Amino acid sequence: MRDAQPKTIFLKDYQVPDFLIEKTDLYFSLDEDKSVVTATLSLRRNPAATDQTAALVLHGQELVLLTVSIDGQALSDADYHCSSDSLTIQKVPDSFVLQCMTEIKPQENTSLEGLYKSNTMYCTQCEAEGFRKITYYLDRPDVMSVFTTTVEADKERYPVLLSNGNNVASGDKDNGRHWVKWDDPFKKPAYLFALVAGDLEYTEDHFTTQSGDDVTLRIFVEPKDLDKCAHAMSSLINSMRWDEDVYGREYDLSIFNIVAVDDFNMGAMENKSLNIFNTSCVLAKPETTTDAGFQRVEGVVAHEYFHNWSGNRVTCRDWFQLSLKEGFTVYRDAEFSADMGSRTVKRVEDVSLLRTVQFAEDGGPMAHPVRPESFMEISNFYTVTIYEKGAEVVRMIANLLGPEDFRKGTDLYFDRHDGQAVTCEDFVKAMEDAAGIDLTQFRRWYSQAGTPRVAVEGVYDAAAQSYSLTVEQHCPATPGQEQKQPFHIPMAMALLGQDGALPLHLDNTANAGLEMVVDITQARQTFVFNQVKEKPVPSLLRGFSAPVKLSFDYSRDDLLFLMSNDSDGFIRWDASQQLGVQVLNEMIAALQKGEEPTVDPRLITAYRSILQDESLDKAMVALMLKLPSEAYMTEISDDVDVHAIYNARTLARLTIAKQLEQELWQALRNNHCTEEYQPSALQIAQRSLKNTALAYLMLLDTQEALDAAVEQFDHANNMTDVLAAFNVILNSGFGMQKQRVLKLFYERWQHESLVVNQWFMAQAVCSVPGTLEHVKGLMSHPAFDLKNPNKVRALIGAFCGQNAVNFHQRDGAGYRFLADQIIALNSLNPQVASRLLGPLTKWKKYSEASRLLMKAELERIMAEPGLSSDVFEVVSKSLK
Ligand code: 0A1
Ligand code: ZN
Repeated sequence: MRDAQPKTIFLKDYQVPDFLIEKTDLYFSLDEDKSVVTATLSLRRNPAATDQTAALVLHGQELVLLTVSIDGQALSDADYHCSSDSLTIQKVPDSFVLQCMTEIKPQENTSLEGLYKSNTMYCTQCEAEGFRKITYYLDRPDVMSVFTTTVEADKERYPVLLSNGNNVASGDKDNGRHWVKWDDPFKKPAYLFALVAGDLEYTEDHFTTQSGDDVTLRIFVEPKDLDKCAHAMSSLINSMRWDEDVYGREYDLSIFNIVAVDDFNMGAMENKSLNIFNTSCVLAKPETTTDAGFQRVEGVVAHEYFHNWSGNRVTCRDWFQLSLKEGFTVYRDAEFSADMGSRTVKRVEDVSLLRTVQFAEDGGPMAHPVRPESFMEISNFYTVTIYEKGAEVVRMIANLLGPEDFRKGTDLYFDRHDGQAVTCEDFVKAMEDAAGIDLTQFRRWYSQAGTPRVAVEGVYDAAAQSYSLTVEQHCPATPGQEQKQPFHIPMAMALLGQDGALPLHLDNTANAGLEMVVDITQARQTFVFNQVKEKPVPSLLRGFSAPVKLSFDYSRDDLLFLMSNDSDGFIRWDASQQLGVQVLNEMIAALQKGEEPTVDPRLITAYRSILQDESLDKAMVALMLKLPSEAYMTEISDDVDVHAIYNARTLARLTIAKQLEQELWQALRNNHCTEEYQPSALQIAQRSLKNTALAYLMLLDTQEALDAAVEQFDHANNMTDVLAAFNVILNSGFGMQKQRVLKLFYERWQHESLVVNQWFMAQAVCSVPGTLEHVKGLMSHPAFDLKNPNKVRALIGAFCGQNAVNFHQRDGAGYRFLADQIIALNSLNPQVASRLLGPLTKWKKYSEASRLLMKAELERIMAEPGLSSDVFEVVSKSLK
């Protein structure tokens, strides 16, 4: 909770720390009513600091200082000053040992930052600024220290005591307590510190590094979850091998631990050798976990493991550089997942997320560059821009350099900066130095916010056999950035003729092959291709080679052509989306004029041929059969009419189902998997196609479809199929079956918290009227808990973020509901409260009636006393 309006912190004000911490020794005495932390810090003045007489100012929040001494001499009250967020000692020697004893109450910490309790276990979350809730410290990433940590607790309740590094000593005390001492030889910032104490069990495996060193791998869970660790363990081993093969990065300690906790604000955390995971990102077994869940576990395990190099060995100088570790690591985990499964499907999924959530962020009140220039609360900057757009920026660099030079660049970066806290600029510089290229203009991707618009026009001159592409780029203003300079946009492209891609002769140059990357660097630019024997259909932004909104005036026939002929899977999918957008927009316009909307028969024909195309990956078939999502339709419109989007989409889906009923039945029947469940690309593809077909067929309200869904719900051996059937029954008009499956599902899975979350979520996203009241009722369900972020996300987050027709119900009750929850969560868990605000912050995009109601709720939140800095920042920026 803040006393005054939170301060804005600026990148331009960065200064090196006045002091460095050479050694950190921590002693934790954990107790039920209070815990005591004794921190012994070896400090010295930073020779690089400008003021060599500066006072020592340590960060600290919600701490009770018991004693403080310097070089063994206790300080008196007059020697220091404690405020709500700092401890200041005016006079200190140039080099000294500071010892602070502080008292904290982890059992009362609902913010889930610092040391807190999740169920019966103690755990920590220190990124970004949680360590200051544990002890007074220089809690900034450019202060790196070696740590030794001793944890002492009751032996019966907390038999497992963990921290970073190696277990170097342990012992029993005579009062039923025991202790374990850990030593982490690698220097690290405080945000990578971790501690766990609990009654946990583990599964163990081993990995031998390329250099021949043995690494013990352990996953610690509550005993009931021991049967759900195998997938995370194999994902970890695959990640370790992949990082050696692809980046030449080996693991550097003899132990790597993962701990699963129920109460966690994010997905997981890369603490050195002691990763802490949200249970939702580590536990998996076929009966309880969907295919998407399995893939998420694989991706998050890889992400956290890859941070050992991109984040831990080389870390960030300050939090403005967050994307240095996050963008790079997301790029690394995306490539890993692409290698483990289907590359095109992974790309399509990532681009969908970017185009809906990130583009929306980039066009809204919280828009910020990949390297932000200011913030009030750093927790608000763990965003899709830092992560996903940051990854796209790294992807562009990798593509510009090519695989060999990019590897040289990453080798140089890791080599040059090992053990340092550095900047995005250092990353780009390493790439330039390794590849000998100039990325001056490219750097604007780090400093300018907003999604560039790229408008392309193509003109074919039959007589000259030339084809010219004229490209114009423009980036809309974002908060604090009115004018933008042109970006360097690498556009991968091809020109398709009737019989395949045409050879590319840009500006009469020699044949550059069938695909090339053109560098768009100016506001307006023309690229002329010669020896073009026929009028081509251009294939633009292949593989989504840059995070831009590209427009080209494709006819529907062009789109149909790209859908069935392009060799680039991403373009085929994208063409299907563009066709879907055109069809839906036409229907929306008709609905708004009070006319009868119709579905362009060419869409149906296209879907029919996709369903019949044996050459296509089944997962791609499923993806291409999905109309653009409501979220995407919302993102690309300016004056959003939620109900028209929903109605048009629903009608289009129904029409597709009616007209392709036979083909959909075939897809359903032909893709029934009889082998043992595997989260393999092949099986996932089959289930995805089968369940897409089932969802269409259920729209027909036939007994035959209901029977298929019920059969699947009752007999499937895996959660993907059970949940797919559950979802379609919930959204149908079959009241009796609905009640039956709701009850059965809960009874069967009530002891599996993560499955109960799925049960909450399925109900929250249900499009039938009355869902808001139902969701409100579920908040008093015994399994719901406002203190558990996963529950909040499953019920409140899913309702407000993924159920547009119900959240935007016309009387504004959805908005009031969300504002009430944010107000309640503001004092319990500011990070979760702030993240929930998302749907309200987009208020300016909606048609007038909704807009005013949404704004009024933001104003109501703003008027609350005691707003956290997290919520204050987002609400105040949204109201500007
Ligand atoms: N560094 C983690 C994400 C993370 C960030 C903040 C957290 O608490 C506020 C927790 C986790 C990652 O990228 O996985
Ligand atoms: Zn990360």
